[in-house]
Parts: sequence; C-alpha cells; structure tokens
Amino acid sequence: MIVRRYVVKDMPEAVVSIRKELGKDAVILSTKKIRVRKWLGLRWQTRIEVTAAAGSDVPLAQQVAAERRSPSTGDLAEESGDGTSELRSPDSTAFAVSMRQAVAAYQGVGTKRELRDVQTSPDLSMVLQELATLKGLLAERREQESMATGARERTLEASLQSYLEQEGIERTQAERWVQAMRKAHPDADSFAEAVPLLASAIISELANLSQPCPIRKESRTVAFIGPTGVGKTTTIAKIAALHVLAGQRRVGLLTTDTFRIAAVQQLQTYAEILNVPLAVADGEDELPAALAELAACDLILIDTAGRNFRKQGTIESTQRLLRTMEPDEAMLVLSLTSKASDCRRIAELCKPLAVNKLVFTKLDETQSVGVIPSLVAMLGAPVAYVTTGQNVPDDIDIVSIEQLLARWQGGE
Ligand SMILES: Nc1nc2c(ncn2[C@@H]2O[C@H](COP(=O)(O)OP(=O)(O)O)[C@@H](O)[C@H]2O)c(=O)[nH]1
Ligand SMILES: [Mg+2]
Repeated sequence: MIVRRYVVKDMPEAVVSIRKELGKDAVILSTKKIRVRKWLGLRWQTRIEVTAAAGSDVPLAQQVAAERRSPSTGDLAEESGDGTSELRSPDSTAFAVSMRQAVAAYQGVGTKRELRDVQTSPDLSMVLQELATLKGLLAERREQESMATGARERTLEASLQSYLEQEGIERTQAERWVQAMRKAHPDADSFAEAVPLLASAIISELANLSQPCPIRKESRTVAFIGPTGVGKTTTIAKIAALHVLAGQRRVGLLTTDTFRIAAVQQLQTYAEILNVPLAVADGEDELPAALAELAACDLILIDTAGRNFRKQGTIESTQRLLRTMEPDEAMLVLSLTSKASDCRRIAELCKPLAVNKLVFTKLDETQSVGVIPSLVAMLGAPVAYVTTGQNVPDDIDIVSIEQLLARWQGGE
C-alpha cells in the first residue's frame, strides 16, 4: 500500500492530485489545516495537509493516526522530491470504503451505490439536506432581488420617459435620451436624482448646439419666419431695440407682411419709437428695391407674414422669398405655448428652408421646455433667443439649453 501526504490550497486540488497519482481507488486518511511560509519565508499562508492511501491494504484512520503518534513508529514520512511523502501502513477495508464515499461525494463521480451509501449515512444526509435547502433559499433570494432591481429600473425609466413626453419630447427621442442617461449613470435610482442627469445627457449629446447663438456680428440680413401670432414682430422689435440701445449698428426694418394692414402698422410704430428706417416689400419682386432703401443699414431685420405652414403652398412661397432675399441668417420662430407635436410638424416642414437658428417665444406662459432641445436636435440648429413676455425690449434672453433645462431640477 502507498500512503502520500499532499499540501494543497483546497480539497478539490487534493482530490485531483490523489486521483491522478494514486488512482481512483485511493482513499483519504486524514486532513488538517497547516500554516506554511511563502514569499521567501516572509508571509504565512494556510494550507490543507491531506494524507491519502492506495492499494488493497488500506489502514483504519485511527490506526494510522495512532501509528503516527507512536514514538516507536518514528517519522514514517519519507520526503520525496515533489513535496509529497510516502509511508507504509496496515490495511483496512472499512476506512477505504468510507473514504471512497467521501471522494465520490466530493467529485460527484461516484457510483450510484456509493452515493446511495453516502445518502443513507444519517449525519451526511442531514448535512446534504440542509445544504440543498440553503442553496434553494439563496437562489430564491437572488431571484427576488434581481426581480426587484429590474422592476425598480423599469419603473424609473418609465417615469423618466413619460416626463420627457409631457415636456414635449417625441417618444423615440425620449427613449433614446433615457437610455443614454441610463448608460452613463446606471446607479441613479431615484427620479429626483435621475432628472438632472437626464438633462446632462441631453446637453452632452447636443454638444455645441446647446450653446445660444444670437445674431452674428458679420450677419447683415436676418429673416424671421414662422406661423401667425407666435411673436415674430414683437421679437424683431425687441432685437432692434437692443441693437439701437447698444449703438453699435445701424438697424433697419423690412417687412414682407402686407397681408394685414395692421401688421405693417405694428412694425411702423416700433420703427418710429426706435427711430429706425422701415421698408415694405409686397412680394419678392419688390424685395431688391426695399433692400436698396436700407442700403445704409448694417443690420436689417426682416419680418415675414405669419403663414399656415401646414399648407404646401406656404413652404413654397417662403422658399421663393428666402431665395430672393438670400438672408445671412434665417430664424424659425415658434411659440412654446403651441402644441409640441405642432411645433415638430412645422419644424419638419421647414427643413427645406435651410433655417439655421431657432427662436422660442412665450416662455413666460409655460413650464414645459422639452420641445427646445427636441427641435434643436431635430433641425441641427441652435437657439438664438428665447422671449419671456410682451415687454419690448426687456422680455428677451440669450440662454443655453443647460440654463433652460435647469427648470427640471428636482423633477419639477
Ligand atoms: N406672453 C408673451 N406674449 C408674447 C411674447 N412675444 C409676443 N407675444 C405676444 O404675442 C402676440 C402676437 O405677437 P406678434 O409679434 O404680433 O406675432 P406675429 O404674428 O408672429 O408677428 C402679441 O400679443 C404679443 O404681445 C412673449 O414672449 N410672451
Ligand atoms: Mg407679425
């Protein structure tokens, strides 16, 4: 019979070595924890010392232990080069059987009969039963936890999604932005925490477009287009007043809105108050002459007739007008009190008009600002101005999307 000692990290490692070296009939005689020096003797580590035997004449564990303790036996271990040692002992079939069962149970490769024997051992079967119960409980708990986390995430995402939709953001765009935020901040788990993070995700996606872009210094002609009643004329009056007050540029006003006499009169009144010239063009044929009237001006703000943009004819005539006047900048003016879906439809229809900036009016009359980043993303055009009331010239602002979305703080 061969007896060997193994110093290993864990039992599976011992069983693999024992099976490899002593064969599948080998049995474990004893195991005990020992401490060994590692790292040039600087550190101690815990290891398991396993004694195993192979051969037909395997001794009882007690006998081996007694022999090892007995001074007459001396040191039976004979060190071999590979760190194992061998000793010769008397045989025992009983212990061999029990150890074979243990090895089989450990590896799960025992014969059916051996497993049955293990299960019928009262102590072992109780332990196995308890282990099985514990395993079941653990699995159940893990499943409950992952279900709860999944449900919490779904609920949070659904709340964020409906918040964005209420704010006027289109469904698929809202989904995209919620997902972008979740990707960047998977740990955010409350609505109040997630909403400002959502704003950051939108701002970082818009990149440069999130910065306000008022009229450039180099621009001389700027046209304002948009539906009726959104506040084009009032906004033009505010911008003109600000430039007159700044005293940097000679401002002129031009209107093509001759559909209503009141519209011309409205701009005429502002022109008189501000003491700036006003030219009127009835159709694109009169545009060159009207522009020539304002030759001395270095900033010409062009008011256009409010039109029903849902009609194809409106888009075509506005396109003709813009082509003739070739403005340096074309601003689409939209009211934040209009339905978000209508704003989106108008923006979609205005795509062929090469609008390069957006103006949002009537912020004072609404809480919802979601349509602003939504249209900025859709048209790839930044916001030039946001207006906040009827007072000329005070109620106009140059603000970033970040400042606008600050309204979302705390999910208000
Ligand atoms: N509350 C509010 N009303 C505004 C704002 N801008 C314009 N208005 C009002 O909207 C109405 C239509 O404005 P107007 O400039 O004639 O619109 P237009 O038809 O697009 O030229 C007027 O009563 C304005 O005083 C704003 O920022 N807030
Ligand atoms: Mg008008």
